[in-house]
Amino acid sequence: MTNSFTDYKNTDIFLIIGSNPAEAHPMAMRHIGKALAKGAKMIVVDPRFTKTAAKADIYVPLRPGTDIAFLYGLINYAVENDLYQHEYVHNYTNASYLISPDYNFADGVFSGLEEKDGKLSYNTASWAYQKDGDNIKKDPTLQDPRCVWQIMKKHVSRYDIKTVSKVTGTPEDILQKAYATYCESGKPDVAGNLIYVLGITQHSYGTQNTRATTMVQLLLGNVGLPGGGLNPQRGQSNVQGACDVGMLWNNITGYLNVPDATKHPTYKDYLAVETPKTGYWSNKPKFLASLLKAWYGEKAAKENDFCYDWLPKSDGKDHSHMSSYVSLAEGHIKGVFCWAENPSVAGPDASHEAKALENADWMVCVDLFENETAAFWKRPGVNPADIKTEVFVLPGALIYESEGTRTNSSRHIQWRWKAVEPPGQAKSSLWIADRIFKAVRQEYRSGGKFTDPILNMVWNYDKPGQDGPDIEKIAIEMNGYNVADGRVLGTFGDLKDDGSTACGIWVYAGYYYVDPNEQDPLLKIPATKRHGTEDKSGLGVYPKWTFAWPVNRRIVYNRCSADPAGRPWKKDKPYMVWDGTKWIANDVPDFGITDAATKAPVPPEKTANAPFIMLPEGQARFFVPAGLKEGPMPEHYEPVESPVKNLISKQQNNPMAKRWGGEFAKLAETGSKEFPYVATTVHYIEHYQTGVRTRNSPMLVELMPEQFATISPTLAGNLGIKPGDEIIVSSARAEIKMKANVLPIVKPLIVNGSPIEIVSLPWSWGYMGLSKGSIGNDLTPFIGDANVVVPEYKSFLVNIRKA
Ligand SMILES: Nc1nc2c(c(=O)[nH]1)N[C@H]1C(S)=C(S)[C@@H](COP(=O)(O)OP(=O)(O)OC[C@H]3O[C@@H](n4cnc5c(=O)[nH]c(N)nc54)[C@H](O)[C@@H]3O)O[C@H]1N2
Ligand SMILES: Nc1nc2c(c(=O)[nH]1)N[C@H]1C(S)=C(S)[C@@H](COP(=O)(O)OP(=O)(O)OC[C@H]3O[C@@H](n4cnc5c(=O)[nH]c(N)nc54)[C@H](O)[C@@H]3O)O[C@H]1N2
Ligand SMILES: [Mo]
Repeated sequence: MTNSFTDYKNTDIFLIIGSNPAEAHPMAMRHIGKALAKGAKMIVVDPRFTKTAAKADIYVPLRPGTDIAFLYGLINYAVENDLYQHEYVHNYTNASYLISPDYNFADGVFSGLEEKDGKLSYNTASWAYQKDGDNIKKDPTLQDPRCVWQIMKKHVSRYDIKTVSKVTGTPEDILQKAYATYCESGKPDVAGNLIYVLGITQHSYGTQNTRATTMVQLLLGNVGLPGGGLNPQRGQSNVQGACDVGMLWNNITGYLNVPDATKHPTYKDYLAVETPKTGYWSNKPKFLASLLKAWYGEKAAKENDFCYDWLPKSDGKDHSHMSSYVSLAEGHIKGVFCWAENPSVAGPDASHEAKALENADWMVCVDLFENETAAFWKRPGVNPADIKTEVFVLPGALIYESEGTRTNSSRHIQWRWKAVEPPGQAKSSLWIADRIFKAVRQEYRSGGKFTDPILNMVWNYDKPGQDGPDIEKIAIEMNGYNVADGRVLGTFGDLKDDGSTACGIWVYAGYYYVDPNEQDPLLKIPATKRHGTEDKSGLGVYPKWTFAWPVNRRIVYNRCSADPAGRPWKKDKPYMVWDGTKWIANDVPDFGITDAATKAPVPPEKTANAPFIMLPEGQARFFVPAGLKEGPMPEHYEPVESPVKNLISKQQNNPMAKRWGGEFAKLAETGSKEFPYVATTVHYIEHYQTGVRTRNSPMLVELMPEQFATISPTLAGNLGIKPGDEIIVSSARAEIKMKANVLPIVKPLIVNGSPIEIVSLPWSWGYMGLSKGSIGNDLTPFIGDANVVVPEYKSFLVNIRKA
């Protein structure tokens, strides 16, 4: 999230799209409620009339998978009616940049699509900025047909309200009202807050959906302001932290790309390929050197490239969840560690994923319960004697039974103390990881292949008299320290590329720091443990409450809260103000306000042309010149399983969507008569995810005891189904039984003249626990987004019949 939950109270208009905070983020809903109580407006865009929608001023129903059409309709409306934030677009975005004359877009396909050995990919050369030496060519008048503004204007002009309505199934008058209302946030002093979650991301073009939300917020000048921003509310309590510490398959810690054997065989190659000349990422060598120093300690020196050669290198292929399961199914993986995960319920086309596990020789599950994944060898329909996989279940401690930080969506790294001891033999993940590492190292002491990285890895977390590692030592390593004297670092500004500093996660630098000169008793403890409730500005900043990465900054890109001359766009909520001689900052600025050497104030003109500090060009992108797999701008495609032909172009699907063969290739065809309804899968407040924790809780099971599909009264009528009847829901992958929940929260939408029924399914059931049910994900398609390979859980085809 660019902003924080405590900032939501500053919002004037919410656009909540593909997110149902009333159920999935109830505490966030409370903060939304604070703004609504003060008169803020709320628009909810969702195929279902959700509990969040029940509180909205405008509810916009739409067909699952058509968000780009909706959002482009909004952009087109803002441009056509001149409702966008001119000064913001001119100064803070790449609207004026000129694009290569070779760039072209025709009938759903961008220039550069190439086929090699039956595989499609985009050559992005024609998407590049035009350059004059190192300088990007621009047209400040925004008139040049080759400038980003004109290219975008033309691109979105195809998405007029009539066309959008035909695609999304949203009535035209509702689109008109929603667009007019949200475009009010295009006024400089009105803050629009765009909140999204899985309704946007879980599609074969999920990345492009998120890109479209960004374009809307830039156009209306909503990024960097209090009450504004792009706020994808994260999922599990520490999923933000998991990403920060490198749990994504394509990142190491702090969002550094995984070293790649071909692209970066050496340290010098890594730095040459990965370090831009300008923007904050130009500091990358300091982050990587400090990281290697933290991991390899005394062995890491400038002369040996800080032991970069010891890092494992990727083969450059996709190793996402889905690809890993394909490898497993093909017999390339011998052993599986399943740590606090239940993929046999959570993964797409789950019955085939469970079958793939049979190919592993062994599997270790670390969990609170024996979940469906740990129990895959005795799942319904298989004979345990036929399955050779040896399964070990290690009992894990719950979050309240162990100490450590959890990072929330607001990037707050919050310390949690242990409340109770774990029961029986259960141990914290840290304790288990420590034992496993030490046991592996012990094995390597007697030899093996390439023992250096294992034998020399820094692993000095023992504490005399304590069973298990000292978490404080780990916290300090993550935070970063001065190598010579162990001094804990206050900011990543102190990191060096010469081996004099060590730091596990550069974005976390400062979270465990205490200023020795600090007088305020509230601040005499590490930042992450602070609970100060002071909010001097009244804007919900709370600088003494825990630590928000980066550098305790609560709103990122906050230079954009003021105009180029440093006058706040929102006069009633000034965030960063140039008072004529100096800056008054209500948050940690992410731009220079005083000169480091002279301490003189830096006038606003100096920082007005590069407020987006993480981009080499310093200005935000409507058009992305390289790096995305399927185009420099989004384009509407149909979900891979769709009831209709693409009305916008001849290109039916995202040409770059990830598909696989074999067992995982089962799909319904476009307009299938066999599977005529559009299904989506959703989260409910009563159950959590795969339901392992909640289906083992008697009270929650009492609240929501059984699995059900929600269908409209019209569909129920047509099929002769009454509320509570048992029904069979089928897809090209499987068929499963559940109860019918007949409610007008879903209604048929008129798509290009014909009604399309929508079915909403929970996916939190399985065959273990107190409440048992079938696995919703047996139905979902094995299709992934082109860039991040998130499965297409939110739109696929099903049929329904009475059981
Ligand atoms: N109680 C509880 N809380 C949870 C969870 C839980 O399981 N239970 N899960 C946690 C996790 S890990 C996550 S990631 C979050 C998920 O939080 P959310 O993403 O808010 O939850 P979902 O219900 O998956 O999806 C949000 C909404 O998207 C709508 N939707 C479906 N398809 C589309 C589409 O194509 N376009 C649009 N615009 N909307 C669509 C759905 O109808 C739904 O109302 O919740 C977290 N919080
Ligand atoms: N169809 C469909 N599928 C989806 C989604 C969807 O919207 N639709 N949503 C997706 C999303 S956003 C997510 S995040 C995934 C979630 O998928 P999972 O992460 O696999 O689901 P969870 O139920 O959260 O499983 C976590 C497991 O960890 C265990 N656990 C919990 N706390 C601890 C702990 O402290 N220590 C240990 N050792 N174990 C612990 C639980 O008992 C449980 O077995 O599902 C995805 N799958
Ligand atoms: Mo999630």
